[in-house]
Amino acid sequence: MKLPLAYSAEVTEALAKGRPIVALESTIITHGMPYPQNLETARLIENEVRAGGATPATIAVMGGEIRVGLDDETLETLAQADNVMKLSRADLAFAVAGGHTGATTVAATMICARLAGISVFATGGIGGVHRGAETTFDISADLEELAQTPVIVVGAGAKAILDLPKTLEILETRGVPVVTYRQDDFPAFWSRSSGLPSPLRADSAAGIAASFKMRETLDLEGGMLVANPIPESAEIPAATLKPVIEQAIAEAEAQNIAAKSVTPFLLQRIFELTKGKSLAANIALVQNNARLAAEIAKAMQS
Ligand code: PSU
Ligand code: MN
Repeated sequence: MKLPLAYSAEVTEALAKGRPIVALESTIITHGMPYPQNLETARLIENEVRAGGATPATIAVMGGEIRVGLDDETLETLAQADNVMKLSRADLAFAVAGGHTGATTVAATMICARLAGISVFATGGIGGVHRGAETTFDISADLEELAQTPVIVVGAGAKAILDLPKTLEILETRGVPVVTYRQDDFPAFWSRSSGLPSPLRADSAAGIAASFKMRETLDLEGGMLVANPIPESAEIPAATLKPVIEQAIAEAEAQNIAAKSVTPFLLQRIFELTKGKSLAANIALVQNNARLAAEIAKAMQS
């Protein structure tokens, strides 16, 4: 059976000419940021990838079709839509078979990128082990995906709303290389350092590409997490965020927010409580990740 994939003209040309491509997710547009900053950010990061010499492929499911590369009109539709499905590994086939429209998380974007032959993907931060997971069992499917799908995910570490030590433990158990770019500490999304040492460190895009290729050579399944610290000029110190995150989590618990709604709820509350500062930092770090992902995509070709 033919794969239900539809490529934009730009991505079709890049694939035909063997040019470097960077996949981008769409949940960050529909569930991660408010309108209109979500749309502006989507365009900004696509342009960042282009400026870095690669082709952007934003991925989403539109009317049951997996779109690889979105035109501006579709980006606009997604950015303004309410009630778009949030698609992870568990939901992807259901949405496609049912003709639904949905945004892809890190996990689902990795699956689609692999089907499209794209091996580098830029995002903000991955999902991980939530605080209190020992009772809720809330662990993002992103971690499992990194363990099995061969795509390099460039993110600014994992969001500080998560339990970062447990997130790193699961990644280690599942054999996922966690490589921090040009520093020894694992970054915490809005802050450059989580206070936790990164399992691995790389200082060049070429080094990252080489170690990913070596996993293939050694027949090791799975992807790789490249943790790219937020630029210094844009970071929010961890100490400033700590009480804000604690308040947002307490509110989520009090309101019985669960499952897929947890991450979007927390991001929205942190945005409100920091008076928009978290969003500005979020935009800066995604842009920074798009830039590094373009470098890695180019390095993958040499
Ligand atoms: N990072 C952000 N905003 C987001 C997400 C990450 O700054 O909206 C999304 C990503 O799509 C990630 C998802 O894959 O949250 C994780 O959700 P969950 O914890 O429900 O798996
Ligand atoms: Mn979850």
